[in-house]
Amino acid sequence: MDQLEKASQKSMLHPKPKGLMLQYGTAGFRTTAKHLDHVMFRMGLLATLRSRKTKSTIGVMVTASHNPEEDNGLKLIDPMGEMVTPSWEGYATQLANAEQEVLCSALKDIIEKETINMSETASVFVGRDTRPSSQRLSQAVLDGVSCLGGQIQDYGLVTTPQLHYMVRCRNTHGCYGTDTLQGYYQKLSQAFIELTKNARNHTDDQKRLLVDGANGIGALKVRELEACLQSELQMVLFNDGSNGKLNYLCGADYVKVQQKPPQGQLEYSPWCERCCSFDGDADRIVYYYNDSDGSFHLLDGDKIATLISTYLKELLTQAGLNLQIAVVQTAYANGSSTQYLEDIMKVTVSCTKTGVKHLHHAAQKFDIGVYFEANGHGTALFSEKAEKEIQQLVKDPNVSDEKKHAAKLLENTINLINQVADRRMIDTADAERRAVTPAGLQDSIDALVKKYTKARAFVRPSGTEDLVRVYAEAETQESADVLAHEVSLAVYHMAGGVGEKPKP
Ligand code: G16
Repeated sequence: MDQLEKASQKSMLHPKPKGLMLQYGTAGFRTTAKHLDHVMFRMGLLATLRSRKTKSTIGVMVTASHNPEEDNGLKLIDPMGEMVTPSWEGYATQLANAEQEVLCSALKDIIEKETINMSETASVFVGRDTRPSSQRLSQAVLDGVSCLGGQIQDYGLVTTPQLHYMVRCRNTHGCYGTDTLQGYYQKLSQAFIELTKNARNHTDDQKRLLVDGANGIGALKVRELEACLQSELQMVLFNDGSNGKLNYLCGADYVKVQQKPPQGQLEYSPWCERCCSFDGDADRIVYYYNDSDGSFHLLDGDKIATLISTYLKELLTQAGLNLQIAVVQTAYANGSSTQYLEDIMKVTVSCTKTGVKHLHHAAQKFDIGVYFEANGHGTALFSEKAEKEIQQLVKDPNVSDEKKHAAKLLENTINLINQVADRRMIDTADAERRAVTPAGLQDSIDALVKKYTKARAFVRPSGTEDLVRVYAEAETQESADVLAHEVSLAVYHMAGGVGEKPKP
């Protein structure tokens, strides 16, 4: 039987609820887990086609990341470990929404448009997070891949960055690293140990880190990584999933949005103890600490990007390397961080729409592109040119010790960073900083912002949850809170808000 007919027949075992429409959003599909079986099967089919098209291994991660435990979702990973290219996001949406009768022709359509040779071999790597629904849903992905004749490597429980890494390793034939969990831990821990050995002033108390595993996959993997770190980093794990619920009152999103530590023991961490929180698939991290007055201090993505780019810039200067370094942010970046980077650090700053895929793309344009969303999602990218210049300097017998030392630290940093890479009523423009529809909403926001000093606000539809996000900043916390509430009310009234009115 023809492969496509077989796929279409098999898809009856993964029936699509009639009329259900879903969209490939900011970082893939995301909704309540009970609506996703057909999507998973079909994305198994699509990943196999994408693999044939690119003649490379493709990744499929089953996760709903920071969303509640009852949700699930899927992220497609392209050959170099980046998010799938936007034109294929469109195919993903078409395929997910095709009714059973037209599934075969929807597949044919993609094969023709992309001139895919169905006799090519195909290879798909699959991973999943710890949600109760993830195992069943990842089985649906595997069914989809195997019925189109794709080869499968099922990594089971892994973090999203780990699966990105595996895909990149496979497609670079091992140049990036070995495509096993052990390979991942060894590459990262060796670079970390080297970096901390070379860095001056790395004291014993800096080796301690309190980790909130969000009751998810990050907790499991931290335990595995720890063994390779030779006590250079001593992690104390909280929210390890032994009793709490995934992302519930803990995790990076909770900490960032609530601006407070996760509930439980970490609330009362001793002053200045360094703490961090992962999200549900461990591709976001935020740091924080309590000071001696008990006040909470958050080091979110803005702060992380500022620290990393400052560090890299210092090393570039010490090494005498003339490489262009830039920071990519989104509209959520705090205005003062942008100002500091541009005016004080003299670093180029560019702004893109929310979604790692947009930031990643923008960061690739520079010799070194550091990107972080304020929510803690990000990395630093080094161009081939940058990597080469740094490696040459490390090997050059004629450079001073100081330059060589800085180059070595840059090299360790490259190895440590995993460089791989993520309502409809409101439409936005200018990197999502201005609302275009509904008419009049932006004027109202502008008028509200004018009432406060150093204020900014914007709204955008979430691409991962069924809600509109409201961002507000101002000189004082009180003004920011009031502004956020006023903007929420404007959205509620002008964009047809449902349910209870936003409360202050
Ligand atoms: C995903 C994306 C991020 C984005 C976040 C929230 O993160 O990868 O780039 O910031 O969703 O998106 P939205 O505001 O559109 O809901 P994660 O960690 O949930 O996969």
